[in-house]
Amino acid sequence: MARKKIALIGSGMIGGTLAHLAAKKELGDIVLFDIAEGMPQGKALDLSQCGPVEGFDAKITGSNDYADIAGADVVIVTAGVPRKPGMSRDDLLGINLSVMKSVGEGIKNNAPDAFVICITNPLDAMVWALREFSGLPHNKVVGMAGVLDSARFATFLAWEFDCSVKDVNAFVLGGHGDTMVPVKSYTTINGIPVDDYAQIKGVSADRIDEIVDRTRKGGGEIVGLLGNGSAYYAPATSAIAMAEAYIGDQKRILPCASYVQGKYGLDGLYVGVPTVIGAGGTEEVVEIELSDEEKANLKVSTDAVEELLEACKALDSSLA
Ligand code: A3D
Repeated sequence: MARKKIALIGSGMIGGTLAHLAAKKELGDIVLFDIAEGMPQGKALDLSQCGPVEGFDAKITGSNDYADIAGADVVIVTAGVPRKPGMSRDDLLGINLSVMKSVGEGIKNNAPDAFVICITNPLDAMVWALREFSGLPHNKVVGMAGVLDSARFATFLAWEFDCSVKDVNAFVLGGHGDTMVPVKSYTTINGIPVDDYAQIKGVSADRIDEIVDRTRKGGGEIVGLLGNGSAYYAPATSAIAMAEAYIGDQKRILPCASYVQGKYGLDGLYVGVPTVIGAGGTEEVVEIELSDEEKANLKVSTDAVEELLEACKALDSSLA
């Protein structure tokens, strides 16, 4: 069987980490693409030289030419600029929208059969724009955010309860921004609802609310600490889990920014929802029951995403 081909559009902090993880897991051969000349080639050479030490045979190449992504099975997009301290994800809209236009065209012309995972922020608007510019089917274009946001929620809960992260099943829905919706009613510690476990462990409801709030602001906390750029290890790990679900037809149910038409009362919006990922791409959006409060929070979050789409349309008339 031919090896899979993974194309990484953007070879910065997340792109380089993605390449390393994909190579270590032998997901396929890897092409690092970037507009910066020499940089993806340099990273590819450096990463290739991990092979003999780590024992992987994945071929890693760097390129500034979209022709080199031809035939890619999976494309992961991180091209654009990350946040600086004090910036919101939405501040990136204008510059990253024009980046999505060139990336979308590059994918359309060279890898139209790929499963495309977008990471560039502001995520929910950028994945929508990337789908529009690329013209790929909606089930083949998805955004990575919920896996990361849920991992952040799970990490903080495991620390609070002093339990294994393996036993925490955390659930975050909605847009990838400060309005995201960590859903407590579907968050469990090995099946035990989080509020029940908090009672057992003597953790107050206020403390759980603080953890929910820290999760919402989890990306900004890291931006503030790094001082230059944003998180990259966990974002890369999260996107690789999605790529593996597609390549291995795993039918995992992962929270992803998927195209929602009809469910959750939404009409053609990309937003974080539980999604089955398998060989068909995003095979199904799973609609779960939400409490009135969760529904209201989700509405605030999806309204914020809709506002960003209007801003995209105002900036690029081809999207209107
Ligand atoms: P960075 O290290 O700056 O890498 C971005 C790369 O994109 C750079 O190497 C640029 O040269 C390259 N680039 C810029 N324009 C183009 C273009 N037109 N075509 C191809 N490449 C281009 O950033 P990063 O890797 O830290 O972050 C990448 C993106 O991911 C940013 O938009 C972040 O905000 C976003 N991000 C999203 C999450 C989510 O959870 C959704 C988390 C963390 C970061």
